[in-house]
Amino acid sequence: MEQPVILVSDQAAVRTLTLNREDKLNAANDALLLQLTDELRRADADPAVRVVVITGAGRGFCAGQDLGDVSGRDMTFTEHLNHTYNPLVRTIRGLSKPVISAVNGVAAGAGASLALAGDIRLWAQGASLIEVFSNIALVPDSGSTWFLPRLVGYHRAFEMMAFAEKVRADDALRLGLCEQVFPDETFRQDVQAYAERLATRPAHALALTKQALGAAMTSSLDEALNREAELQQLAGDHWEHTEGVTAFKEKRPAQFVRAEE
Ligand code: LHQ
Repeated sequence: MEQPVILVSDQAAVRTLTLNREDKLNAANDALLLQLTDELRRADADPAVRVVVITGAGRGFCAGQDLGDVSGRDMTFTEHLNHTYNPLVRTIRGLSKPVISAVNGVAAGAGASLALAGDIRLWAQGASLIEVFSNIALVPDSGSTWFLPRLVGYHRAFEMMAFAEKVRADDALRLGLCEQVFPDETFRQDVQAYAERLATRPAHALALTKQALGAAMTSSLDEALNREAELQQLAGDHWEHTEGVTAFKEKRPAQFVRAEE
């Protein structure tokens, strides 16, 4: 029987989506990209899920487009991106729940974009990222030209893209390409523990925060201030806010997870 290209598992309000083409370092074919996008949408609609983790099976995170799967296509490059990669990246950024890119190994090409696209990026010590596109004389895609210069600045991004050199975990942390680096041996448990901690935070407020931050990346300060004032009303009217303030006054930890949610 053929292996599923995306593995889905739930543990304590955390849904983990694992890219599962281990022998090719989880290089992406259409099935993988379309199923990952579907599973993200399913997770968004499932009230039992509060955090989504994307990771890779085996020693790789994602080696980008499966280069064995590109010849003889009946789609142009533009159509291919618009059909598969771009909806995936838009879905991650538009998801109402936090998405963690759990980068367990090498992330190359569109796989590097996927590693950058999460709201939080957790890396294993042995993980690496390569803006590999110029090795095959292509333009960085799937959001790399948007994410990377915002993290490292235009010039460093251009250099990384021009030489396609491996960025290792310690440098990634220093450059702001990831938030945390965990030991290889305990990586999956450490990611789960981190995600479970994130799942106890106020889900509604975080959804609005994601919306506000996402929009602010391309807006003026004036627009951001107006948006904050509107979204703050939605947050302030929600039970999570009442619970947070009550817990503060009662000098106890706030309980942001309710059974009926
Ligand atoms: C692979 C791949 C791979 C197939 C490793 N495909 N098999 C969008 C839209 C339209 C068209 C084109 O592109 C895009 C976006 C993109 O993503 S373009 C960029 C495509 N990706 C690449 O060019 C990366 C190619 N891979 C590599 O450079 C290396 O494999 C890296 C640096 C990722 C890892 O190197 P190593 O750790 O030395 O592993 P390896 O090279 O030995 O790979 C292990 C196996 O995985 C190997 O198969 P084999 O049967 O020999 O064991 C590779 O052929 C296979 N593999 N990447 N993208």
